[in-house]
Amino acid sequence: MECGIVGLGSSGKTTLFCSLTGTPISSLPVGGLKPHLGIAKIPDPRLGTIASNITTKQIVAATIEFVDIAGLSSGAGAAKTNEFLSHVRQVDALCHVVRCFDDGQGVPTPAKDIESLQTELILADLLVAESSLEKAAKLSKRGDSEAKARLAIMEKVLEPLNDGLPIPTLNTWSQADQKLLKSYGMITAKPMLFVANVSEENIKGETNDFKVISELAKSAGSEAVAVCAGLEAELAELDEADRDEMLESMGLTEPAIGPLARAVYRVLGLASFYTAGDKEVRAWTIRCGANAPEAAGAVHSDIQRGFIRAECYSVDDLVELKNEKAIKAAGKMRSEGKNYQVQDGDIVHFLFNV
Ligand SMILES: Nc1nc2c(ncn2[C@@H]2O[C@H](COP(=O)(O)OP(=O)(O)OP(=O)(O)O)[C@@H](O)[C@H]2O)c(=O)[nH]1
Ligand SMILES: [Mg+2]
Repeated sequence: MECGIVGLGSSGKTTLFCSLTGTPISSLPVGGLKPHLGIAKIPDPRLGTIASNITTKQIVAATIEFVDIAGLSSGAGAAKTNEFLSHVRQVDALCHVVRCFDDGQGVPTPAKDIESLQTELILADLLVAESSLEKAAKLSKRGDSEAKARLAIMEKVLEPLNDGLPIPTLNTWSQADQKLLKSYGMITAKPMLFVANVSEENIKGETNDFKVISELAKSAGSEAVAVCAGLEAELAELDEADRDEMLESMGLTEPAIGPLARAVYRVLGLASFYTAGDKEVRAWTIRCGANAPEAAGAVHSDIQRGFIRAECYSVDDLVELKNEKAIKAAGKMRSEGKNYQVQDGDIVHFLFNV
């Protein structure tokens, strides 16, 4: 999954990117329009729990790929704006960084900042929708049935856009419509998580600014998390012992990637399942409601193609009974077919034949 980090200029996008992906800030090229790419491991206590019961060689966490997309500051030139938008169109989800700290840039104005970026994104979608509507209208007059579907969806998205509102998020559309909207790279339909970049003094987000952002996020069907990107970036460069000490002195229990990844999962409707054996214990990401073959596909397309059935139990079963032999003896090893919806926290062995 790819998550784009967006926000106004100097809101702390690059700082957040570095803290999440463990990239030293000093290693990034200064300026330039190229987006920075990095991978964050998702901390997951269940991996440790599984590995403490099943002997294994390695533990592999699930990951989120973050893209730090060069800032869209008001008054940016058309070329820079287009470059920015073309990157934003490609990601699965957005993290919108909102400045809530003041180190010389002036008192934060989160509501205004959010509106200003949103307006930019709504305008970008509006332009795409208008020109696509025109094209689809011409083709559908000639009896092109696919163009008719495109025309219908463009009419639907233009309603909110013309009123200056975002397109309803992807998960509210049918699977077929989602595919179309993605192919157009509609930005405001992407799930967007808000990251309030708070100052060191307000690390817990107990401020009015954070309340304002949380409420805006909630009304958009999303969530906000408070992060002090500056401190987090410092944290990310420490070794584990120093990191724990610094976290404790900050009154935090874990680095920001923890709460942030959990919020991304909630906002995107994602779940985790696990595979566990002597070679590795590994976390995988699926959408909530995914069936067993779809989950198999997260591991390998061959396993999906040749899916026979899935043997599963839950992390809770493992905690209670300690090993698979005991789980089987207790009748808790389930044999599930292709219609089974894999649950968050399932440990799965896929049986397949290709
Ligand atoms: N005090 C404080 N300063 C921060 C924090 N996060 C970022 N900054 C500072 O804000 C400035 C801008 O941060 P960047 O991470 O470069 O912001 P950006 O959004 O990537 O900026 P552009 O790429 O130019 O749009 C830098 O001087 C950072 O050190 C924070 O949490 N607290
Ligand atoms: Mg930057």
